[in-house]
Amino acid sequence: MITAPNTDPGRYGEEGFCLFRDVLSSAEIDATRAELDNLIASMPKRQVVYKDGENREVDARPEYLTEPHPRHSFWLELCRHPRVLDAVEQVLGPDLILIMSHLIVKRAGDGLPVAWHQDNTYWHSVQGTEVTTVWLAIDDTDQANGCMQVIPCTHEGYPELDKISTGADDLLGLTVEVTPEMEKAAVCLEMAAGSMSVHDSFVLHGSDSNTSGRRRAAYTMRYANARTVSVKTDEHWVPVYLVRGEAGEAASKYVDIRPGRELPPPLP
Ligand SMILES: O=C(O)CCC(=O)C(=O)O
Repeated sequence: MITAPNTDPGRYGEEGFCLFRDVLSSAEIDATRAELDNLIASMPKRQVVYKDGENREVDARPEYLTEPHPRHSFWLELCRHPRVLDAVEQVLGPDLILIMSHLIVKRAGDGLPVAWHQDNTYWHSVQGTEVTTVWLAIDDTDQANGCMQVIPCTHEGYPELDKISTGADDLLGLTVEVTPEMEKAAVCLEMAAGSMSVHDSFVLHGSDSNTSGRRRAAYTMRYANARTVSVKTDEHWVPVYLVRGEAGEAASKYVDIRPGRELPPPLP
């Protein structure tokens, strides 16, 4: 049985995720898709990616388009889109920093699966629990093309689960122990392009491979509560941006791109 995903931001704290439908207009999502197509067309043949717990050089795949936002104003602008931030504010509060982003594109017919994992155990420079990922659908997504799946409430108590090798060809090469009962409780986040989900950095989530004839593209934008989460910016691999509200004493470590501020020049 497919359980309907939570769409009530008031239940985010308990469930660990929430779906927001129709956040971007069709014109905005068409422009996003065109920008993504350009980026994919200019991809190198080989790429260094973090996989199986280390940096490895692999054949480039569009699942690994990490951190486009410091290098392309389009993606940075999207990360401060007011309707995206309104949704994030509903779950994290009004003071927000942008800490990372990642385009995860599963090509038609051979999109990599993403094994069950928590995000926080990959981000040692980020300390705190009020961290969330926006998963914006650039293409329509459903079970057939490998939509995201979440196991509700698994962030409870903020456990840090041990990672084990999958020994398989998947995005991360690592997973965590998940019982059949837990797996049975998973919720599929099927949604149309322009909709988005948010998920807690401790909640278990993943996705199947894409064996359908349709691409599945998503843009993940990662945010934290600027007041309760601290980022060791000297160990973090991209600049951290203040996108809304105030960051208190930590503000000087962040690039201020709140509304009305000019974006910094793209990094090379
Ligand atoms: O796009 C997917 O299927 C997985 C996304 C994911 O693991 C994440 O956003 O943290």
